[in-house]
Amino acid sequence: MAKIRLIKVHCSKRGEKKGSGTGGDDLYVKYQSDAGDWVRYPSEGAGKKDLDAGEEWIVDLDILYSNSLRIDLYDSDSTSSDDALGYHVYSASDANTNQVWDTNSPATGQYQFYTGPSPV
Ligand SMILES: [Ca+2]
Repeated sequence: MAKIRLIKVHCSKRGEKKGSGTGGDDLYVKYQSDAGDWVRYPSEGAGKKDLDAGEEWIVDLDILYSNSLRIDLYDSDSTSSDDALGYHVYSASDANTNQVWDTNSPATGQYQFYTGPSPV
């Protein structure tokens, strides 16, 4: 069993303007361990609101999985459906080292997942 920590999400290019009708980059993640059920974190709302370029959301979320883990990033929008901001898929050995992966967002913003071995 692998245990990885999603340490933080860094924003290198903002997707939505703060204070706009869609309320800026209001980030949350959904993850799927070993093709199981999707889990949203935080369970409702956003983990970090109005993220700007150069800012980050300290997540510190530990996730258990055996073979593969997919983490998707979303922007919460109150006036429309939420925007998908890309994802990354991790293998079991990826939980052993510190890694940085761009989510390859299909939207205008650009974001990176920072992960490492879970310290707990
Ligand atoms: Ca938003």
